[in-house]
Amino acid sequence: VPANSPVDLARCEWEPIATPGAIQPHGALLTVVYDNGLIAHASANLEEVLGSTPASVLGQPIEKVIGSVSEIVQREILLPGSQPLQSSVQLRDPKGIPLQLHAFRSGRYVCIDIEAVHPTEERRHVGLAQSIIESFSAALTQNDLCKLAVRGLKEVTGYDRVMAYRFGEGGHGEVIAELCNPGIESYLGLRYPASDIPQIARALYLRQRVGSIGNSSYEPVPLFGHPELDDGVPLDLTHSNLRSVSPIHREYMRNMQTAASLTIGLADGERLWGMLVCHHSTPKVPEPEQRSNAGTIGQVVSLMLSSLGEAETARQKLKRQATLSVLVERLATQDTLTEAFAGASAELLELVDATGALVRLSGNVLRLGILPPPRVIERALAMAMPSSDADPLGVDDLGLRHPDLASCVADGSGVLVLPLASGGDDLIAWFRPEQHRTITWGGSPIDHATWDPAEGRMHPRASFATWKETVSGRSSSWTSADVSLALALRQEVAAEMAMRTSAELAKLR
Ligand code: BLA
Repeated sequence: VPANSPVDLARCEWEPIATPGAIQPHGALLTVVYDNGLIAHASANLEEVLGSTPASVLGQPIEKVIGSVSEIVQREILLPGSQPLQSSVQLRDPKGIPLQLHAFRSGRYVCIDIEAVHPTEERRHVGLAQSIIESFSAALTQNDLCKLAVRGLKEVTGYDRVMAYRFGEGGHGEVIAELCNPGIESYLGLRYPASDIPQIARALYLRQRVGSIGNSSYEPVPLFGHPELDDGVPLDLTHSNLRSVSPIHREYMRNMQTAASLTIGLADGERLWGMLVCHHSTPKVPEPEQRSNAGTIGQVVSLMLSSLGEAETARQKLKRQATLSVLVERLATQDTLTEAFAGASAELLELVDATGALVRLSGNVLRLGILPPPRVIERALAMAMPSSDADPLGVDDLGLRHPDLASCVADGSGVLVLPLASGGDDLIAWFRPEQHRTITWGGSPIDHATWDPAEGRMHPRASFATWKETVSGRSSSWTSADVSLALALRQEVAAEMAMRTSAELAKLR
């Protein structure tokens, strides 16, 4: 099997990430049967955290094990719902360090994460999330918002590197904002292939927005089940702060020289838009308060993403509509349509963000702006359907489709052809230049994983050395906004032609 066959990457989707059967070692986990309050599972490290062995607590009523807190836990148990419940109670570990409980429902169980809380020197978190969220009102674009979120998150969590990671078409991701401590390598502007974060992980980050990995070299702590109370169905730990993460991803982090991460999923509606990812070069477990502040920041960013996205689109639309109005006015006031287009060449190009256009109207040909050589134009026009009501045809890769043209598409790698309503021959063809783009990947997108037949498992890529990909023969892509403006223009041209024809007829009468 070739190292990077699709079969290999499909395996990533089979990682049992929600049901790993183990937790990370920086806390302990108990589960209680919802119906009777008896303990069904305990993590192998329970004694270190709580002072009692798993064998001594399995099958016991929960209140016998965590004593006076039972009322609070009971209340949480009796308040079913998918929302994780948080409680802060005075429970201490054998060394006297206060413990924090976090209870959530999973199938027929209530699970309880038990974590030590190391009190911070000052209570500087109070009001911090609030002031960070207030700073977001200055954001005009999604990118601005991500920069502010990264700044806020850096302040709240103190990780070495804090990034905003945005997903693009096809699922690859790009680091669009970042703050690093001195001496930490920057990933700003780098791209990573879609397979670095499989669909199952994306789906999980939509359900549980905050996740952390305290130490990428940890040994997973298994869960022990009570012989009768544990029904054998793999326990879903999606909402646990302690969930053990995939060994493939732990290896990935070690290869990246990252010891700890804190990740917040960013959603635009029902879609995972990106992630805020914090890295630390030494092991680090976020305090519950930091985690909850990070979660709040993520929630506000998620809520603002869609409205900012809509506002950006609306602003662009408004600008283009204004351009269309100027064009329409010219069409109505000039003697001939050809003269009108000739006099409004800037607007005609601006309408769809093109650098050149060819207008063919009743036998007249107008050349506006910068155009590619005639043989490129001929080939581009030959692709369009000679029908007056055909949809506009947008192509952004003339140099790739026609390798013999590759050397002469600098001024026209993209073409948008709009057949006009007056007949097969009339049309407007807009051109866009070749965009030589260099994409920098954070490691080769080709060697991103290997399959180890001996061990029967996947390994993530070992190298994150940047890898440059040069894209040529292409222009920027035509968007649906470009196409709808072209269609709007066609309507205006048709209306204008109809008016002119009836005026001519009236003169003849
Ligand atoms: C999870 N991969 C993740 C996560 C991130 C990345 C952010 C979420 C968990 C976390 O925050 O650590 C990827 N991290 C990145 C990227 C950057 C970064 C791109 O910092 C860039 C700066 N990973 C692979 C391959 C597989 C794979 C080939 O490279 C599959 C075989 C799997 N990644 C994988 C899995 C998870 C994951 C299974 C989920 C881990 C878990 O939650 O259990």
